[in-house]
Amino acid sequence: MAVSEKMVCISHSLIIIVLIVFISDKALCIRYPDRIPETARDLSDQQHLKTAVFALGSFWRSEAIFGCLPGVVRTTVGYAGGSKTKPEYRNVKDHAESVQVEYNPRLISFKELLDVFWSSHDPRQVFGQGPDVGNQYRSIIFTNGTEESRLAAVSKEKEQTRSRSSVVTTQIQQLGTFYPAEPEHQKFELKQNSFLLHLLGSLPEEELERSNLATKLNGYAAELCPPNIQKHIDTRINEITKRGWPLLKDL
Ligand code: MHO
Repeated sequence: MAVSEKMVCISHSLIIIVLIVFISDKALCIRYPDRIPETARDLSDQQHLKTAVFALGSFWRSEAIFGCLPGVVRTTVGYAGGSKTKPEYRNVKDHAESVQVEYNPRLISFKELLDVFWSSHDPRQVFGQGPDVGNQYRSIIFTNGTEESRLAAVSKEKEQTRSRSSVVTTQIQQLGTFYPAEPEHQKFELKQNSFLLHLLGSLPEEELERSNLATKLNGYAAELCPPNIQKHIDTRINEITKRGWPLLKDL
């Protein structure tokens, strides 16, 4: 074979290889659309995040209430306020079911979280919340330092004034250890909805627990987002299902 023929042959082979790589890459993209690289996207904000912990009844519901507020990045359910080390769902002892809220203070303040706390449960109920009876459902604002304690006390006084004769039972406590609850209790409301789980790309448990989208969708699944947010998510989901695109990438 002449040198020029060899060159043509090599360049044809190269084109074919490039084409194969290109086509197989496209095929893979069609079958397995990429998941949202949430961690990379949120990285710059992570450094500025703050954490707040509240107890206001069943932690399934508490997590859903805070999850879809603008500025809330992540929620985790757990046990706090007691003395038992390593509490479990079936053995919480003196702890209260709680939710840990990670939030961006540039977008939502501790004071605004307190407003949501008060408006989302009945702090006058003794030894339970709604239909749930027991000490683990008591109402607590956990604080981290004097400024938060002050804000919590002021908001409790306001609430007491509104409640007139009935006593606001909410405790204000410096946060000790927050013990995350078992995986089956994390994003509990979302896990009841296989359609929404599917839209997220059936994330593995660890990713689901840290995912900002899952945090929001957990609130949406329980229909506990503020009405405008509930509606916004409805619209986004409708768009996606109409387009036939299988994954929800952001909200
Ligand atoms: N009423 C709820 C309480 C659940 S909870 C996480 C139930 O279905 O048992 O404590």
